Parts: sequence; C-alpha cells; structure tokens
Amino acid sequence: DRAPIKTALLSVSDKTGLADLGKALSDRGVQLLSTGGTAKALRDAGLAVTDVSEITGFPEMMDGRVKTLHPRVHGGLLALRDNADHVDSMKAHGIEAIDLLVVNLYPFEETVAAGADYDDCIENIDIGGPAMIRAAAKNHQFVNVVVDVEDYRPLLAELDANDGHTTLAFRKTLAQVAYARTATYDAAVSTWLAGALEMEAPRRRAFAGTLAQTLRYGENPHQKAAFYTDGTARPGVATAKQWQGKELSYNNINDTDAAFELVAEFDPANGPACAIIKHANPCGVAQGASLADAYGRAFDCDRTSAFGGIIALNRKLDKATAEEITKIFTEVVIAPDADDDAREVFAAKKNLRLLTTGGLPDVLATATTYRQVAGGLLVQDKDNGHISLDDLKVVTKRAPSDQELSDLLFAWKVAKHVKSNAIVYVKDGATVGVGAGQMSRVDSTRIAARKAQDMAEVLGLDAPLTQGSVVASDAFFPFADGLVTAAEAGATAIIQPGGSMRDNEVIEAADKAGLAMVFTGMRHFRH
Ligand code: 93A
Repeated sequence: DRAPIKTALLSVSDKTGLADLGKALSDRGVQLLSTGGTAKALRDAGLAVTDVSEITGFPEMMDGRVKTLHPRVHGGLLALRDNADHVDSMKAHGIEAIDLLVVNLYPFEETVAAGADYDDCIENIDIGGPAMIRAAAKNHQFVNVVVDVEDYRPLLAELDANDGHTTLAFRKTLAQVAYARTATYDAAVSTWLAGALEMEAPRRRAFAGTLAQTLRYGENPHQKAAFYTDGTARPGVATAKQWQGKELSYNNINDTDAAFELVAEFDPANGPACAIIKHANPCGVAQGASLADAYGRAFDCDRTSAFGGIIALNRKLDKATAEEITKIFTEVVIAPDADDDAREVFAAKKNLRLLTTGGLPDVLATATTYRQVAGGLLVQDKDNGHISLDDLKVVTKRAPSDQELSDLLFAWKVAKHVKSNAIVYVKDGATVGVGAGQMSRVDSTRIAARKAQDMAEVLGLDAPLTQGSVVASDAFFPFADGLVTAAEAGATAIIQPGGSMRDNEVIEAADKAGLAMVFTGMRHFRH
C-alpha cells in the first residue's frame, strides 16, 4: 500500500511555508508543477518548476478562472496506475501521473469576513482548486492531497519514514481532511449566498465550520471534543482575544457564550452591567453605579453559586472591578475591553482567563441556531425577540409603578437567558433570585425564593431581597400557584407572556394579592 511521490502539483493562495515545502520536495527528487503565482514564488526561491500551462497547452485565462481545468491535470490525478486501460489513455493523450497535490483555496471565507463586495466574493469562489482536491482525494489509493499548511511537516515526515513513499492509511487521512475542506468551503459559499440574497429561509441548508481548537475533552473527560468557528465577525467567545490563563474548555466556551450574550442585552449607554454564569444559567445579573458595583450586586444574588463562575461585563474592565473579581475563584472573565491596570491585577491570578472582544454583539441581529437530536439537526432562528414598554399590557387592577416597570423589563431580559422553566426575581436593577431548568414552574418560583432567603442569611439581612421585588416568568403561569408563591416571597409585580387557558384565574389571584401584572405576548423558552 506504499506509493512513491515523483511529481507534485502545487497551487496555493496562502504561500506560507511554500518555499520550504518546495525545497524539501525538490531535495527528495520530486518534480514540481505549478500555477502562475505559486510557480513564481517557487522560482523566486530558486527552485525548478514546470508551469501547468505548459502541460495543458493553454494559457491561464479569464482572469485565472480557467487554469487547471484540463484533462492533462485531472487525468494525471484520477488515473488508476494499476489499470491497463487508464495507463493506455495516459499514453495516448500525453498525461503524466501527479502523485501529490498541494492546494489551498482562494480565501473565500476571509474575503466575506472582511466585508468585501458581492463581485469580489464571487471572484473568490475557487473552482479549479476544489475540483483538483476532490479528484486527488478520490484517487487516494495512489495520490496524496494536502489542503492545509499545517500538514506540510507531517507529509515530509511520512516521506522520510517510508523511503520517499506514503502509506495508504496516511493518504486516506489526507483524503478525509480534503473532503471536509471542500464541503466546508461550499457550505460557506451557500451560507453567504443566503445572506447576500437576503433569503428569509434558505430552502436547503449547508453547514460550515472551521476547526478552531481541539479541546482537551467535551462536557466530561471521556468525551472527545473540538471547537469549530463559522467565520462570522460577531464579537463573542469565538472571536475573542485571550490575554491569560490556560486554554478554554468545552464547558468554559459554552458558559462564556451564555454570559456574554446575556450581558449584551444591557446597552452600556444605560449603565454598567455584569452577568455571572454557572452551568449556562445566570446566578447573578445586575446593573450598578459603577462596573465594580454592578459586579458586587450580581455577586450578592447568589454568592455560593458564583464561586468558579464565568463573568461577563458590558464595559471595559477597570482596576476596581478586577480587584473585586479576584477576591474569589473565577474561571473566565469576558468584556469588550480591559485597561492596563485591570490586566495587571489579573496577571497575579494565573488560572483566571481574560477574554476581550472589542465590542458587544447586536442582540437584535438575526442568526441561526443548531441543535443535534438523534438522527438529525434542529435549525431555528436565534431568539432575538425583544419587547419594549409599548408592548406591555397591564392586566391587573393595579398598574406597575415606574420602578417596577423598569425592574420588570430587566427581569424579562434575564429570563430570556435562563433555562426553562425560568423564574427571575429582580429588585432595583439586580437579580435577587433565579429559578432555572425545573420541570415545573412553581418549583422554579420556590427555588428562586428559597435561594434569596439563603442569601439574606449570608448578607445578614432581616428579610430576603425578594421582599418588594418583581418577577419574570419566561412562559405563562399555567395555574395560579406559581404566582401565589411569588407573592408570598414578597414580589409586588409580575411580567409574563400570558396566554394560559387559566389566565383569568391567574389575574384574579394577582388582584387578590395586590400585585401588578403585565403580559408581553411573547415567550422565551430556552431548553
Ligand atoms: O479560478 S479557479 O477556480 N480556476 C482554476 O482552474 C484554478 N486552478 C487552481 N482557481 C484555480 N486554482 C486556485 O488558484 C488554487 O486553488 C489556488 O488557490 C490558486 C493558486 O493560484 P496562483 O498559483 O496563481 O497563486
């Protein structure tokens, strides 16, 4: 199953490592064929190269759209060396075997990410490259195909270990990587077209992702895992700069994403905000007079859970906030930016990861989310649902006060980011109790209230902060019991979608308890 490499065709957009590879191949007696720019780079490095146009008998034409699309190239890649018919055809048509193909494609993804115009993106759709990659990968019984600069070294190591040959197992691995590359590439083109054509719902979807990081493990140590990025420029965990600390884990990435998407709900123009996340759910979210104050108020929602948490900030991390944060163990801090003093404070905590993003994502932007189920993929629009004061319908005798209204909207924004059933108690722009992920809504209501009681003890308060708070529920109360529990915990106002068969009973219970209640008409399930 060993095959020699005598002839190589190199055609690369990214010329990184090209000269070294060309030289290493040349030193091993490999004949080099190449296209325009690549051939020039190889010649500049002092290497002997044959132009593909010399082999095809055609010049590169149509702005390079047609360079390698020719039987002398594709025959050389596809011919079965042990098939007499194929060998006859090669002889009859002057086709030479190509044993190694090194291609990296026109930078389509990078061109889109850079915000290039339509024509520029179209011109960066590589046709000849993927055609050759697919041909070489199909014929991996004889042919090697390299599509990544990082595979240059392993290729040379394989040649040296096998006396100028490669093994079938090696070529198969290369073929697998090659098809992943062309599939991702075409998916990126399709995804871009869907956006460029402003298609509401593309009839057929393709999935594009580039391997960004092989993770140590997945949710648990016995699960292998990796992180793929989709090339969108949205500020967030995928595009953040990491200043310090060890590599992010699978769970870190998931939680950091949840934290940053939540804090982005709070426009920095309306004041500093902080979200603390544990296991993808918030255990404290607050606005404050300063960023440090916002952190402190978020921390006071549930100090126990905040230990080892992930913190997201909607403004530049400053020294005062950094000093507060480092008082307990925190896994990750993500913020649009961090000043030098804050970074210095963090530098003393080697394990603390600091990520900066350069900005906040637009929470109203449309996007698509994916979730896997056995045998398939669920695709939906990202939940960018948004309500404002005008959307609220007061359904009780008492209307909420201005302070209650402001807290209700705050609680609603947080509830959107809490796993269902979600119940969020808020007072003065800070969560004071979060009930997440329960199978029954009344349980979430009870758990959040009980946690507030626990915190009252920790903080040495006479009464839990749920006294005089407001409550958000991500979906309607099916029965009055949840609402009654919230009222017993001291809540004075409720925000919820409404729409239950028993809305009347629930409204009646609210009136009886003297609560103000508003309906949003919109639900925020999150599973
Ligand atoms: O425009 S193409 O789709 N037409 C082709 O026939 C073709 N053959 C190779 N682009 C083509 N390529 C691509 O050119 C390669 O995939 C590579 O990215 C690039 C290398 O061009 P150069 O050697 O001129 O820098």
